[in-house]
Amino acid sequence: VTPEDASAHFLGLGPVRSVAELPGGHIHRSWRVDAEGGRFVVQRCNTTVFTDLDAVMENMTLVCAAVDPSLSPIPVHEGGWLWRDGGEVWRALPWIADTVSPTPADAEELGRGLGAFHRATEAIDAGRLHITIPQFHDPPARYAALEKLLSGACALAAQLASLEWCASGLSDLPTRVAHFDAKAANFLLDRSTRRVRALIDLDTVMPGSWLWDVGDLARSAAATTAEDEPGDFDLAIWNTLRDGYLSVVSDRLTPRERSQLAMAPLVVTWEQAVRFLTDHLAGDVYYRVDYRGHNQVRAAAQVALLESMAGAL
Ligand code: GN1
Ligand code: MG
Repeated sequence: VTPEDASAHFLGLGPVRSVAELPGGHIHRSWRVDAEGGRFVVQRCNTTVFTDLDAVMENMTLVCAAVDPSLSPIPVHEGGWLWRDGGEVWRALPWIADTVSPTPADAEELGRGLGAFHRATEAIDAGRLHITIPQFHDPPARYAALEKLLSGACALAAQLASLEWCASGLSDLPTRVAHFDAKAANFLLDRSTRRVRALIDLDTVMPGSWLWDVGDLARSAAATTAEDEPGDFDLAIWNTLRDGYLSVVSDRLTPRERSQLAMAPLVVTWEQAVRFLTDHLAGDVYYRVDYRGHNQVRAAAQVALLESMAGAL
């Protein structure tokens, strides 16, 4: 099935004029589709990672309705949000026009944007969300999965073991509606005002602590390099984004959430390194890679970032 074929099944797209693959995602494949009805994002969903995509779409539509209905998925002609053909599952999303990706100068606005997302989701009872990937943010469980694959010495695993104290962070926190993939690349800013226009990629919205999102934003926005290049943690950017976040949600946080806030970047980065290394050892079965060894390179970059963080925080 091509993106052109899939597009015909969604309401309002009409005949397709052009298609271009969008880079970036580690999970689904995405295309920008220019059709008679406008511009859209059409995705072929990863059915290995998400085994219940109907539940994913229910979560997504619930959150969109509360946060920003203009981000809601496009229905299929026959009803529902997914078009299935053979083993493939496709969906279409609105294109968010006139937006750009954030730069380090946008850290405070990213913090505010995450805070606004969290506030907006308070209208939803977290118990209504499906747990689409069990134990998604669960550092001890992620580490147990890594240990199962370890045979013999592994320098990266040893480094992670020496930082295992990170695994116990972010426990005993209130269960709320969390995004669970709030990296900087998932924020779109208005091109002219540079205000957050959208926090996209709602696949993983699940019941959990807000601090996973704060940590993921710090892991990505306060890193001096890309996710797969070793770099440092920029403490000034972290302070700025944390203050932006607190300026919006400070009155909503419990004392325990406040006291755990500075642990969040460490826990999420440790877990992310564990996940990349696990996938490398498993043979690249989860994340899309550009070459064999990419997941190991990603894991090493996350460990470098983590060591910089551990020195700074
Ligand atoms: C994956 O879909 P994408 O590429 O934004 C992953 C996240 C990781 C992230 C690392 C469902 O997100 O958990 O933090 O890569 N999503 C899933 O960049 O596992
Ligand atoms: Mg994602």
